[in-house]
Amino acid sequence: MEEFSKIFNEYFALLVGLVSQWLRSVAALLGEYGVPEAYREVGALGVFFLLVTLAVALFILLLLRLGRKEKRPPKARPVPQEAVEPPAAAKEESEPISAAPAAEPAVAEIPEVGEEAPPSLFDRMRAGLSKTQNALVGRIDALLRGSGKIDADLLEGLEEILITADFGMQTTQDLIQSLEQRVAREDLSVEALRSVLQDEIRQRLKLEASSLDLERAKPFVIMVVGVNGVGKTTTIGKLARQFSSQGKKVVLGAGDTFRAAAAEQLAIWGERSGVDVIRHGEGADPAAVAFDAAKAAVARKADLLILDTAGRLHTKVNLMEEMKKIHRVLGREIPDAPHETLLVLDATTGQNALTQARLFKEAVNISGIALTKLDGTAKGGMVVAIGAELGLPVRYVGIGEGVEDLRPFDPDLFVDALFQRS
Ligand SMILES: Nc1nc2c(ncn2[C@@H]2O[C@H](COP(=O)(O)OP(=O)(O)OP(=O)(O)O)[C@@H](O)[C@H]2O)c(=O)[nH]1
Ligand SMILES: [Mg+2]
Repeated sequence: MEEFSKIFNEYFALLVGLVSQWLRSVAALLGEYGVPEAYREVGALGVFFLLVTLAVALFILLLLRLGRKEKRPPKARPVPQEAVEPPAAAKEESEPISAAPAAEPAVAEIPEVGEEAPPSLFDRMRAGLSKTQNALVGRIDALLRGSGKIDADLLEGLEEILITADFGMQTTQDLIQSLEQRVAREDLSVEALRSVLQDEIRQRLKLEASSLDLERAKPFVIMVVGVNGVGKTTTIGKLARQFSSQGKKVVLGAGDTFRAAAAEQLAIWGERSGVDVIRHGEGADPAAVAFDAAKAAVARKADLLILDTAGRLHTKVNLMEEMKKIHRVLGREIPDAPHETLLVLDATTGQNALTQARLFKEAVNISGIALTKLDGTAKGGMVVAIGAELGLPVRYVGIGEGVEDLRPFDPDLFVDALFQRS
């Protein structure tokens, strides 16, 4: 102990010596800057305390920072970005029937997934429908809360909300009529009306929903059509990836030869999914691509051939004629092909999508709908309108840009996710 206090005294004396020497140098420096002698020592002490305070403050800050870092949970490991969409290509100006916004095929990031369990299907669907949920169910709930009883005003309010959410005039009137009949028959509470509406929507969707039966033919041929920017190529890429990861042999045909970048975009999707892509150069005859793709699919014993097509040509007539020609060529090469002519519609274009659907229906025999970008719109009522007004089944819905965000359409999941209270 004696030894320790001796060492301590020695170091303390050394420290005091160093500090007083430093103070003297600072005082001398202050003298050189013209500080009067009486103030030099005080000035040097002031500088000393200022520096000590700064050092202590910095030290405390450092400790706080370290403490916070330790508390932070470990970072989630990013999953490799596999489904990156190819870069956008310049699109020509001619726009014959493009009712879709000229959405640039941008790089679609797959949402980063951490080590936590991936979101359930239901949560994914809920997140994808959040805009529609706020606009539709949020408003319906506010209306029901504000009404003590079911009367004409309430039903009128409901009608207006359904139309705004793009259920379409015909479907909305049909729904309201069914509600009126139920109200006339039963003594419904306002809360019960909510679940009746939910059931009525569900019933209508079930009539129109049916999934693809790929076992029907080998190769099963899907021809994908739709105006530019609706999400055809992305949808094909997502389908190719999903089917190939289920062990199916998939071949893709790059039938959009109108834009040079279109085949490239598809090729990138194909590469990422380990799927063959049959492509020709820009400006080539798309029917020739369809022919080669059909031959390749048969020769390679593929389970599935998916053919991309152009979304725009110089004129609407050209586009429709081209669709018919591709349709015919596929049918000649593979019996009954295409087994599915899938029309891709962009939900954000609202009622315009219905106009497009009617146009395509006239040219080729559309057998199903893929409704994309539901995540980007409050007009999710489109799903109901399409089924009811076109008499076409909704096969797939797109609720985001990730591969898993293209889902076979499930009416129960859809209605439950839409109407669930948070
Ligand atoms: N948010 C969202 N974006 C989507 C969805 N489906 C497609 N997209 C985006 O829509 C844009 C256009 O998609 P494409 O697949 O290039 O559309 P396309 O119909 O092939 O267009 P063209 O080749 O010009 O006829 C891309 O940026 C896609 O990422 C979806 O369900 N949700
Ligand atoms: Mg495309």
